[in-house]
Amino acid sequence: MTTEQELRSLFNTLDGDQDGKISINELFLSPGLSAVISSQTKTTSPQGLIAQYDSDKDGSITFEELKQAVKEASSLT
Ligand SMILES: [Ca+2]
Ligand SMILES: [Ca+2]
Repeated sequence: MTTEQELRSLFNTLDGDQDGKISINELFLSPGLSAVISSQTKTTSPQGLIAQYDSDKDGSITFEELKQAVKEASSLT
C-alpha cells in the first residue's frame, strides 16, 4: 500500500509540465514510474489506467483520480 505522501511525490514526478494532470504522454515518458502506477492500480498499461480511472474523461489523470484508482484497486484484493 502506498501512502498519500508517496503517491503525491510520484504524481509530481510524473507530471513533467506541472499542470496538475498526468497525460498519457507523460505516462509514456516515464515507463518506470508508469509501471509503479500500473501495479498500484492493477492496470496493465497507461491506456488501461486512463480508460478505467479518468472519471471526467478529459484524457488525463488528476491527483484525485489517481488516489481514487489506488483506493479502488487496494480494496479489490
Ligand atoms: Ca502534466
Ligand atoms: Ca481526468
